[in-house]
Amino acid sequence: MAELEGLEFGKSDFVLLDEVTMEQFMDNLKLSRFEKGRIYTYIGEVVVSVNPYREMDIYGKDTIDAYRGRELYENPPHLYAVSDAAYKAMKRRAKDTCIVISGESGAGKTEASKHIMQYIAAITNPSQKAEVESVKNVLLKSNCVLEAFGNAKTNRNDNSSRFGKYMDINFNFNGDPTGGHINNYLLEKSRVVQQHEGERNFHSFYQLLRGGSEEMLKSCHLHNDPALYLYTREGSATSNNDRMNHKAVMSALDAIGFLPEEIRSINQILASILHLGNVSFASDGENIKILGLDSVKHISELTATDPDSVSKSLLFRTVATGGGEVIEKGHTEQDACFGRNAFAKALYERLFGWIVSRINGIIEVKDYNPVLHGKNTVIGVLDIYGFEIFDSNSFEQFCINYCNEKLQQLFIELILQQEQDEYQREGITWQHIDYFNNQIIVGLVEQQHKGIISILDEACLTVGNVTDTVCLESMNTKLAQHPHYTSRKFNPSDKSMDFQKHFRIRHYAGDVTYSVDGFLEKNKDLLFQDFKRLMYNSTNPVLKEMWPDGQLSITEVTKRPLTAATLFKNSIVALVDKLACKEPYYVRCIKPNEMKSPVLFDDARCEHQVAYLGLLENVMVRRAGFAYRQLYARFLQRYKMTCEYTWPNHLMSSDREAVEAIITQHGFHDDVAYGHTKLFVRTPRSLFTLEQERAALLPILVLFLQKVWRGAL
Ligand code: AOV
Ligand code: MG
Repeated sequence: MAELEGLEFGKSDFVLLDEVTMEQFMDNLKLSRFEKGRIYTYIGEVVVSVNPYREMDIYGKDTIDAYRGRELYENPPHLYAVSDAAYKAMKRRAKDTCIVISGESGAGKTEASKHIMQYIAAITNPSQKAEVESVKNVLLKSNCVLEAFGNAKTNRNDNSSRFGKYMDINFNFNGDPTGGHINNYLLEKSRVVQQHEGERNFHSFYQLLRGGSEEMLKSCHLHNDPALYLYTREGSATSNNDRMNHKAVMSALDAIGFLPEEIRSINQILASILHLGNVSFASDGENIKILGLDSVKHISELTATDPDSVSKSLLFRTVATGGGEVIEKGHTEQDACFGRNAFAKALYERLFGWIVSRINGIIEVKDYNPVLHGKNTVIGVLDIYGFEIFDSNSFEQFCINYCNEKLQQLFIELILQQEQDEYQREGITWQHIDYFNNQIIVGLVEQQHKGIISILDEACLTVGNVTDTVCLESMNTKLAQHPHYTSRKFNPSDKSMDFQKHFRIRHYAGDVTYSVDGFLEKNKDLLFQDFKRLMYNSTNPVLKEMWPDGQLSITEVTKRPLTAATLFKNSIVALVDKLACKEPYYVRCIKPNEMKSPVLFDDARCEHQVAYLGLLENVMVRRAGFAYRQLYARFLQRYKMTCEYTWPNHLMSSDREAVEAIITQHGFHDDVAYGHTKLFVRTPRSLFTLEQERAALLPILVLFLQKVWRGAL
């Protein structure tokens, strides 16, 4: 409780606020917590975290030791306490648990996920078994690799996750990690070929160019200046410790178990993509030709393919005519540029997917026999891209924000559900609290036939020239009545926007205006079969393995593959199902300011986040029934010194009766309910009084015990 840190640090649990108002919540968050270096605060078992934007001395070994095996309320709020709670639930009750980290871009989710994993790694395998150490090592090292390939500098975060990550850690009956599995979600691959002003491509490219040895760069025909390559030109002036990180990533790959030839292939693929970006085309009116044949030569060498085949797949595509005839069709300059970029994006996406599946192959649980080894339990850690609003928002933001809507919905449902379940289990009457259910926005995006994804898919599957604007028209008509959708007519006086191309969604976290430009192309995600075949025919086995669909001939290719948005929706629905059947623990991250400043607390921005994350509702729900609940034995242990009938030991027939004696002596009878196994306390005030009394008694008790030990009494 608050006393553990001293009253000057305010309420360590928002549930203890005198009144649940935004003003009190914000005062506590800002003045008593954040400004005094307390970045974590609870709402019950939920951790609210404010990004400190500075190194904090709260993640050392001593802190880990202080939290190991302790209950949530025994220490000041910390990620380690929820990690321990999730771990204990998993170990003691054989429950699968998950820790869901949410918050907007730059709020601190990825950093939190790393602290959680480090904690779990630190408290497990006390007997230092080699095979368990090796699993832990791979799990921890995988972060560094995935960040290099899946993160990038955006205008909101210098190390922004551009993919979603859900990692399951498997445990044996001893509670030691035996393996794991990473699910990755929709990598923002458009970044490979284009970045907003001031942003960068994925870190991996700059790391290779700035950190690669002279010999390696030479063998890849690369120079060390990112400005020389079209795909890395933007942001080439910024360094994110690229040189140092390159070393760390290469050694992490090696430690995880990637073979030297695999690491070489990874670098060769990165180099091929950079060379691909420098290929351009010129048209003489009839035919087009390649400018930058050196780049083509390098690509063919690095991908172990034939140079003529590389040129051909850049200039032509194979098509099947209606009559079943297979012909080669020359590209227009525009088609060729489109094909080149699609190829570069796909190369990177498949490389990323391959790295993840290779890690999974190494850490998957092998030879697990439930009869011999007991139940295999899991802790899942979810770190996904946070809600984003940029000046210009496209298909990627649409997907990312939809995903955040789904997670918000899960939060609301699970947090309420959990309360209801608990009251029911314990035989306590439950009072319902109203809350905003964002299901309506989720429906707007994903509803069958009527939702935005369905309308997009319909447009993508329609034969003929359906443009983004035509698709937008269809959305505007079909969604005109939806309270969370606004067509381009939303603000005709604002001349800064091209209203022909925009729509707006009123998300739970704020209004976002999307430009429909490129939506259809990104949703179709077309890659000419010629590139797939080219890669499948590579004599480099690593590359060939990434392109199994390259063996299909053009007549065998599915004509109506699932679209990018539908694939994403399906994967997020599966993720939510996976999370929903585990016992969830939540970390809600708040970004204190837009300047990445350690001292600025932007009141309006923070209040907005508190509002949309539903944190006040969370506190109210938690307090509506009972703010605090504790097992009888634990409650007794903590407060028995405050009652003459229970100190030092009670003579009653059960712990429950002893707890009743404490409550009666303090006159709190009207403020509590007795469940089957737990005491439920309605208002925090009673608990506060007990805590204060306990804190006052502790020094006297310590003196007393010291005297007893010295034999003075
Ligand atoms: P995100 O994961 O929530 O954004 P990060 O975890 O990448 O945000 O945090 C952004 C930056 O804030 C980090 O690079 C650190 O500089 C700083 N930071 C965050 N948490 C801490 C902490 N506990 N201690 C010190 N510094 C911290 V995104 O992936 O963009 O949604 O998509
Ligand atoms: Mg992140």
